[in-house]
Amino acid sequence: MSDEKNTAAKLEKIKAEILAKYPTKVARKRAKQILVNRKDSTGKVPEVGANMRTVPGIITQRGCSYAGCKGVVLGPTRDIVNITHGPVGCAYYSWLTRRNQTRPESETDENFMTYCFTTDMQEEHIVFGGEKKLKQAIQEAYDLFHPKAISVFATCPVGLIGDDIHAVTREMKEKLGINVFAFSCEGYKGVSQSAGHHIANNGIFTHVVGLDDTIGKGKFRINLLGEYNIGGDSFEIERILDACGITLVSTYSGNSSIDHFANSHTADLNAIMCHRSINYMAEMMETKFGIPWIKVNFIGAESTAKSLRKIAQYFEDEELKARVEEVIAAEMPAVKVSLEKVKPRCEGKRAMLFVGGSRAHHYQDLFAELGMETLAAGYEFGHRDDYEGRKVLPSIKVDADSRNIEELHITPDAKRYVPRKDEESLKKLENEGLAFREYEGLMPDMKENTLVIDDISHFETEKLIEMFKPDIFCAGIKEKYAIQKSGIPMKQLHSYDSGGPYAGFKGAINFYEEIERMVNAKVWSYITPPWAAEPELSANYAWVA
Ligand code: CFM
Repeated sequence: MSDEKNTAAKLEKIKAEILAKYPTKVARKRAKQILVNRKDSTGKVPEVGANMRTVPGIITQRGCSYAGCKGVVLGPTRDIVNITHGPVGCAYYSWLTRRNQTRPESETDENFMTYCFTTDMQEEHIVFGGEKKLKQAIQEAYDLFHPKAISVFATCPVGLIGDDIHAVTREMKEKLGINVFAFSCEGYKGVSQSAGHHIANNGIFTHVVGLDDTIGKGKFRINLLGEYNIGGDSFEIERILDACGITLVSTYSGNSSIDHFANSHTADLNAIMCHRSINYMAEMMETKFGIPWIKVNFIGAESTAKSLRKIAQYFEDEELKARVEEVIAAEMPAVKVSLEKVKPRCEGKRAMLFVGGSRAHHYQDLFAELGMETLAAGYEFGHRDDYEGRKVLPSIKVDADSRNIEELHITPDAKRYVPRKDEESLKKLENEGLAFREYEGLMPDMKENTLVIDDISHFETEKLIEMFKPDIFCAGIKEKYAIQKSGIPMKQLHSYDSGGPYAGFKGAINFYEEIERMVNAKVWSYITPPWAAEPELSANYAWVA
């Protein structure tokens, strides 16, 4: 048996061991979501079970639809008053503090991100309805802040009692004369926060995009989609784009303003970072306004350089291409100096990454730059196209849960649909290697005989750690302390702990140096977790479903 096969067989055995702990029906379901990565002669990867309901009782990493809509997509926009219609807990836990940063253009520009707005529903409103309370909340927010826009987010009870939040926001929009709109993003809609992304995309597209037709300055005007300015990532990307002479019309939605969204349909290219959360917006903008989209990634120095080159290639401008090369040449020496220092101390170390929908893919580039290997990775809520690539889109089965989320039917705008490039130049660019509307996914990019696990459970996380003893594990706050107690350094990739930025060139250096410190810190090996010191009661399922 070759070494390769040996590893594959070993991984299959590990998978079987993990599944053995589950009841038969659960094991059958999880078997589709835990895969040993392999590629056939055409590069095709196996089909993964994704975007499926989590089995009740399993401790998942996932969040809810409201989290994806309010917390992720709309949250980082500084000048919309975002009101959570629901219990105070939902609002409190989606209160963005340091995670998403923002920088108002002047001291007098608003920033509501430091506030937490909620209707604070009580039992009384659940019984008698919460619409009156919502109207009052909108009025109060208006009287206090006079914002440009107010948006309302539904939590679970709102859907259950049937408050018509859209009727309320329509009425208040008329009354106040500002943009007021709502999102039916009840937590239970869909199977994860992914549904909330889609709802957010639909809402912004319907209520905001296209409201301002002013064509701003700049020769090379793009939107950056799916970048949320965690730990200041957007600031670093903005610095780089600026140095290249590329104008950022809007980001969705790191360091953004509602005015940027309103004007974003005037850009000439959409560049997507996080495919999962925002591809709907790019698709709708292309259909309605004629803006093509490409996939980029600013996580990793090499990936940043590659993404800049792609943007320059799209504009087919020699001066821009030269400027991009100059910027890359000016930034890379510092990256190299840092790598020379840290790479020898990181090379060969092994990482595992389990994050929402795109970071588990993007961050593999940074680890690869450090000479580190990714043993296992997966998304909390990615879809099959995020794993296997968009070519599988036509074969994805629509189930009852995904049918629940509205698909807007978009048609070209009668006046404002302007194809940015004709078919011929798109074809030409494609022949030169620039892929439009394409994302190849995580699995084709990962080595064979690595583990790909969708919606990993807490139990599986513990098992992986026990079996592989990786040198670093990346996930979120819910996993952090159990992992550290197991003696493994843990890096949060949702909030970056206290670090960041990690995007772009300077961000890459930050990441290298931080990871080098983490994987070489001896402190973790001195830990004896409570469960190793005291015996634990455990059991197996003795019945067959
Ligand atoms: Fe996209 Fe995100 Fe992510 Fe995501 Fe998220 Fe996030 Fe994430 Mo946490 S939009 S899918 S819903 S890159 S909040 S900024 S870090 S799980 S990997």
